[in-house]
Amino acid sequence: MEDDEGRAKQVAARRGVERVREGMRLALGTGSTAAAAVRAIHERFPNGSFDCVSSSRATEDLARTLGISVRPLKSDDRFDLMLDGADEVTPNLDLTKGGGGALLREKLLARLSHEVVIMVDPSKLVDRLGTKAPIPVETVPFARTVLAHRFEHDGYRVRHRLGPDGRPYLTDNGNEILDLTPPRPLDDPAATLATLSGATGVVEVGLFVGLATLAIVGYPDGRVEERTRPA
Ligand code: A5P
Repeated sequence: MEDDEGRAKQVAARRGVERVREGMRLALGTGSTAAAAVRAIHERFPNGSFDCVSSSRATEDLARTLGISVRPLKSDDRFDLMLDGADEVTPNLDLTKGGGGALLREKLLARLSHEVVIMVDPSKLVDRLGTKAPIPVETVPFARTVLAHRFEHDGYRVRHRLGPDGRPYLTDNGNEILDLTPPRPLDDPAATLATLSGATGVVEVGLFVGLATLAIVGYPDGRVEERTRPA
C-alpha cells in the first residue's frame, strides 16, 4: 500500500491498534485496512498473546502467518475490541460494509464487541449512506435471481457480484452477493435495512446502523481524526 489511500489506511490502522492491550479479546475485521491493523498488532506486540476471532478466512490466514492465533467463535463470546474498515462512514457513524464480502461475520462480531473501532481513509466519509459505495446484500444462491428482480423493481441498480474468475462470488458462508445502488442516498438507513433484511432469502445487509463506537480517519500526511457518535 504505497499510494495516498494506502498510507492513510496505514495511519488509521496504527491509531486503531493503539487501543489494543496484551491479552485482549479481539474481533478482527476484513479488508485492506483491517489487514494493516493485524500487521500493526504484530509489529507492536511481536510476542503478544490475544484471544482472537476473525470475520473472514483471509484475515485468519494473515493473522496465523504472523503468529497471531485465531479460534472459532464460541456461544458466549464477547470481545473487548473490534478493529475493522468500512466502505462508507456517516457523521452518525452509520456504515456501509461488505466490499470484501464479509458483512455477515463482521456484523455478528460487531454486535458481540464492546468497542467497535472503524478505521478508514478520508475517501470513505459521506454525509449519507449509498453515496459512493453500493449496499452489499448477501443472499442464499437459490433466491438470488428473485431478489435481484425485486430490488430492480424497487428502483435499485443491481449488480450480481462475480469473482475474479467471472463466476458468482461466494462468501465464506457459501452465499452470493447482490450490490445495490439506491436511486438516491439514504435518508433513513435503518428503514432501508429493515426493508431489505425482510426479503426472504436475504441473509444479511451491509448497512451497519448504530454499531460503530469510534471512527478513526487517517490521512496520508500522518494526521488522524477521531469521530464518535453524536449524543
Ligand atoms: C469487508 O467485507 C468490508 O466490510 C471492508 O471492511 C470494507 O470493504 C473496507 O475495505 P478496505 O479496508 O479494503 O477499504
